Amino acid sequence: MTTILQQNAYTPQSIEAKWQATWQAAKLHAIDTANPEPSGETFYCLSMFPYPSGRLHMGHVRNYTLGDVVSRIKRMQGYTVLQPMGWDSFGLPAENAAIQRNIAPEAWTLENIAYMRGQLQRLGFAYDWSREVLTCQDDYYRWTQWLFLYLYQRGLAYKKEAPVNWCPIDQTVLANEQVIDGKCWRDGALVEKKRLSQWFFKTTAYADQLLDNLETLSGWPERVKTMQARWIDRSLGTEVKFDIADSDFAIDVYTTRADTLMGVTYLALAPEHPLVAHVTRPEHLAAVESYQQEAKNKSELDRTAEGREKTGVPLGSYAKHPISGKLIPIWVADYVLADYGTGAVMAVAAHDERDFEFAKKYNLPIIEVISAPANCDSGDQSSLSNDKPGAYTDKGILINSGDFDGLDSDAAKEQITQFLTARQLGQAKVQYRLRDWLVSRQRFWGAPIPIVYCEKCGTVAVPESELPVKLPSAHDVDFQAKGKSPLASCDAFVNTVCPNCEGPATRETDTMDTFVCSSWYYLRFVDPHNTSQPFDPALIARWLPVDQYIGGIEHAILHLMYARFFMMALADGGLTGCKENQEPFKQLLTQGMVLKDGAKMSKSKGNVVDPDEILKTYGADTARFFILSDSPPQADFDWKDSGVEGCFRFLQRVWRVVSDARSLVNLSAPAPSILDDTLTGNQKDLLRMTHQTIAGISRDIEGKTSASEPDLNASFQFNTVVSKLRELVNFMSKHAIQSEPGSQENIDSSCPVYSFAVSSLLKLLAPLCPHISEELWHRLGGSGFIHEQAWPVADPAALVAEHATVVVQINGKLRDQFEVATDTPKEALEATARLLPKIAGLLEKQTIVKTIVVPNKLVNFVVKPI
Ligand code: ANZ
Ligand code: ZN
Repeated sequence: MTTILQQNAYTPQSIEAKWQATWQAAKLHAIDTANPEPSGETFYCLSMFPYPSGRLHMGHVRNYTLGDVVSRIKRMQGYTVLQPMGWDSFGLPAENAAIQRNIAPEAWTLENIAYMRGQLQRLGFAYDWSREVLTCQDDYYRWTQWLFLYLYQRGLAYKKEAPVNWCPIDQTVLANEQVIDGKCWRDGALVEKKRLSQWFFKTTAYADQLLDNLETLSGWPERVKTMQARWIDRSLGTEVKFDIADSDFAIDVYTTRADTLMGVTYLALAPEHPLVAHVTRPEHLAAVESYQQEAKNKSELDRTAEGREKTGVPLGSYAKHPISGKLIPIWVADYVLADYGTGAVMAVAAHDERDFEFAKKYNLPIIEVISAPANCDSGDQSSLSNDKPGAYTDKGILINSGDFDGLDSDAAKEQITQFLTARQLGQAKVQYRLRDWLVSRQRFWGAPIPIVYCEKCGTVAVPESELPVKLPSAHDVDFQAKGKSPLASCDAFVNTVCPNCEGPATRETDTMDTFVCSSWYYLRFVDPHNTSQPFDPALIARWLPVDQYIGGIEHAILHLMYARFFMMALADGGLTGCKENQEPFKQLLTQGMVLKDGAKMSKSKGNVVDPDEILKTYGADTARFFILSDSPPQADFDWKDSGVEGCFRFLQRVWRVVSDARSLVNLSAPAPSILDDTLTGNQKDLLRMTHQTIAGISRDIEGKTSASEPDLNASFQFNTVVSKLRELVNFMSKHAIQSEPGSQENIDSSCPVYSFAVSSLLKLLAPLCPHISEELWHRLGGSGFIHEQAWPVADPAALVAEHATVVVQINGKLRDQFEVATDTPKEALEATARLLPKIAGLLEKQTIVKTIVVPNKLVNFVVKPI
């Protein structure tokens, strides 16, 4: 007996590799997007593709397990499922490896991909590997360049000056990641800002659409939508023109509080404002210029941080108030940002915190123009009172504002804006915090920008027929060329002929931000081998939007915004099949972090659990099962080594429970019916338990209670799926025995009910733990692959409990209870309750005023003494 058991022990190492190879050979996960199964609907399940850093971490394992489980379930539910994988493989670390260890970026990247691809394969993910894309290869970046030109031709890509981080020692541009505490990562030199002409994508052209469409994304977490809305941050305000005294210049300011116009006591310009040079009085010039110099090296965050002391210097000149004509001083202050609004503010010290602090510090006047409404109960907190200094920033009633006195803020905003508009001193204006996307990078390992500069023709787009503009070999490039970006050090790359006039020309030497590559990869997966266009719009029409997108919350803003921008811009050109197809991701799941004993897993903390170790010791199925088990996907997951052990033991148990019954189970037997009167009570209990597990698991996954709309926060609850599977296996192992004579107590493992329980268990477990399920399925003689089986469906009749416990109350107080068949009629329940000895005794000498009966639940007698 023991030898047989040992022979049949659960050894994931041997079965997992075997099935991975078998599935691969059978092309089980490959699909033809041009011809999906005619019978089924399509389902596109996408997990954010990784950066090939070298090894997978547990966050990847979690992300990709979630995607794989969803994909496998959908397939079992009859959909044609597209689940691809690829590599976001341009980027800085490859270039750093080149600088530090003299490895070519491409070699480093491909090596990492080879290793990580192996890891993904060992985890058993059902990817269609024939669709793998590498963004760093020219069959992909050729189309990234094509898309750049598409945007350029539509006026959505343009060049302008913008600051970069500059290391004065290396004489090179640094990426933000290479600036640590304001210093260069290599030599610690203080990083300076330098202005370079760079490429931008006009994301602001879609600001309204990016914002308004959020309302249509009912499958996205509220949190992500809020973050996007805040990032775009549309505000409706007024542009006001202030003429400068003794000069022909005027300063436009942007304000959301036109109602406070009569309280303006100074103007503040951003240090970069172009008018500063023109309106500064000679005697102030030195101070102003040195202030501008200082501001140059501060980050935006630094300048606007709350609580940071506000600074500024006066220009010595004055502006005329557009209504009162009073002269007000003009200052330069770095809390005003150059690229928001007009880069200038009308300061209202009494009603804006920053202006208040500034006015206090430099002794500028403070004029109150808004008073809290009389019966405003929240007003006392923020109102300007004598003993509590600060600005009153709420809306209110206008005072000290001449003709506008007595209006409330909203009415005043409108009337003042109208007043200014009529006199050409202002106009209503919409502003966004969203900025255009700076896509130029002064780096080697990225997609070259397909533009050439010709002395005669100026800026010229590389014609489509000349794409890709290939990266030169890393050997021909100086990664740290002084004063220029790496590509500029390669003459063979730089020097070219103008496509227009065939005269000498030079190439753009900036490459694209890697976010550009990842803004359209989900489209390429649908048509990855197309050599005549980036993708076929007809296929995009069929497969997009992605039905389920899964990834980290760290991409809630930039990546998702850029991907949405691309999709909208492509839709406008008809490239997404139709104009309506403009949102890339229908449903979004953002998974939580993987922690270890409460702290984030990270190299610096030394608490990283290597997926390879888990794979070696326990196998992929345990790793997958465990990573789903502890918490819902949206929440953080706390890794505990003991939890892994527990999951491994559970799979061993599944193995035993199923193997023990091996010779008795018949997977092709028809499912038994709960209405079959030949079943024993115990058999009916197991049948009911099986159906309840099927129903419960389906509900946990879909997030549906009854037939209602799915509740996003209640879907993908794989942790409760795990516990329901555990309960079913417990139940089976407690109640099942070999068919032995004289044991009527338990369920005979040879009965159809047991076969049904086993086959349901394997199908429900298959998406989570595909290898063990497949192995057991085949050992039991199942036909085909388990992933080709239909997802089990619960029989509603079997979900109804056979017995109900009815409680009996007297005047609402619990007095007794009894068991009845479910759906026993009300009259019978009342009669049974009256006859219970305890109740009968209590009802003596009482008059029953009323009886309340709830079927299957309760009988309540309302009584009063006779
Ligand atoms: C006068 C005023 C009075 C303002 C008041 C506020 C309160 P949001 O709502 O975020 O769009 N502002 C305008 N341009 C700026 C810039 N380049 N840098 C820093 N601040 C700037 O913010 C609009 C408000 O931010 C504007 O309304 C302006 O100050 C300031 F009681 O104008 B306000
Ligand atoms: Zn030319």
